[in-house]
Amino acid sequence: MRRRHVLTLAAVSAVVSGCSPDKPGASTSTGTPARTAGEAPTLGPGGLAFPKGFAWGASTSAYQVEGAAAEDGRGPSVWDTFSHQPGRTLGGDTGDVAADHYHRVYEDLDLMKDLGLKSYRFSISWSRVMPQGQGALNAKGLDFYHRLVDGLLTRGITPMATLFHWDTPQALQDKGGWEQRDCAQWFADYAQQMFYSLGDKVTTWLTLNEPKTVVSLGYTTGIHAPGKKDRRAATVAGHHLLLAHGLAVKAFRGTGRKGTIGAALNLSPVYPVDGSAGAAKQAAAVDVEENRRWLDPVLLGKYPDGWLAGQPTNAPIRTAVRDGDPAIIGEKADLLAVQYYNPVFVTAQGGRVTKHPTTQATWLEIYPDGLYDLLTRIKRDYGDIPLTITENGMPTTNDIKDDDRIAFLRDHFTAAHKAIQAGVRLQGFHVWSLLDNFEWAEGYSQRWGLIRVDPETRERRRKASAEWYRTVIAKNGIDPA
Ligand code: GCO
Repeated sequence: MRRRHVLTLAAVSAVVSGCSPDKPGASTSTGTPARTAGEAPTLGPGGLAFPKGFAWGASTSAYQVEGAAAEDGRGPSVWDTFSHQPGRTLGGDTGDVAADHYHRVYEDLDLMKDLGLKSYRFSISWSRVMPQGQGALNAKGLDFYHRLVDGLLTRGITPMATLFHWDTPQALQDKGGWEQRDCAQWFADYAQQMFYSLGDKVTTWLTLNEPKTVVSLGYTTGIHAPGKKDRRAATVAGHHLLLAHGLAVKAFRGTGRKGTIGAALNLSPVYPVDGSAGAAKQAAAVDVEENRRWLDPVLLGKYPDGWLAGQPTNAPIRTAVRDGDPAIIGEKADLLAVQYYNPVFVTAQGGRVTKHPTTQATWLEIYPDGLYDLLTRIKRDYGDIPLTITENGMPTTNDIKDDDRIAFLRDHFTAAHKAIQAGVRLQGFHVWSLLDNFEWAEGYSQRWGLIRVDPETRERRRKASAEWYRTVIAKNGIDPA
């Protein structure tokens, strides 16, 4: 399945020794010798140093790692429904258990600490904290996020919470979900509850993860939940998602909580495949769909010129966008979270071609320069908003010796460094992903983690990339290959 081409230290130590402050005596299943305290490692000649305080991190999302799908009062989300329908996911895989992070949270926190993570980006399962998507909070569900956040803070790791990573509560889907304008307000109300509940501890918030993917895969091709194939509805859902972002930013300001908030957008630099005028024109059109349709409303408070007017005359999006909506969507955010996986090369006929090697995820064309181009373009076109990378990584069939992932990350870190040198305000880099997890329609067939999760036992084991990443973080930079 083609996911995104649809639309248009040498390890000094290793393991986490047994005790965590949260659970005295709890031990991890990852047993290698504990690290001995020593001098901070330094970069060798030719190394690339990152700015002081750079937020090296890793990302996960709730449905992909938590499991405990029906525990402690959690309500179902569209992904529970969808993954249980025959034929929706490879091998019928579901997130019922996932990486069992809900039960192994202390072990995972210790693994993060051992890696030296400065920042951890996770998502809150809306239907775990609000089983109906609205109304009463589920105290037991919320407690899980208190445990997680407290555990991060105890270990000196900054929490970064995403409020929506695709798992719309099923109860709200039953009322129309994102096709309903009300869903934007339901989201803002839930977000406000989270700001009140966790906002004394969480100070970096992300509203939405990849609305573009929800529109393309959830509503256009139907290969993601909720499994719709309806372009007209998809465009409307995309607008309501953006409106939800703006309303949540407003709600955050309303709570008076300190901190920063923004959206997490997956963006792809778009290139004409050759020097022809036709390819340039087609690339500009694809750039609108891939990037500007999301960036312009969020950062400029307007849809790209001609975007709405270019929609079919009877399309419901024309009435779905009401006066004042673009301004709400453009409510000033504090940061932009950038997710970069692949470039897009466009022909004069408007087709897409692949020019570089891909990965097990065939849509993931490896092109690190694209990250540099993307980051510098955002600065050029949208100003100096602080940026953080919240996803970049690759799946590989190499299990523990994932040298291909190391090369991939090294090249992308290098591109990020070059962008910083060029003046981009890049504050952090979160690798996707901390753990092997439920990769949506691909189930558990694609393994994206720095840490291996055994598919049967869920036992954790660091991969070579985790050991390598630990050194990068410790040195705050990368040595030449
Ligand atoms: C996304 C999501 C993640 C994915 C990752 C790998 O970008 O699709 O945010 O949930 O698992 O990107 O495909």
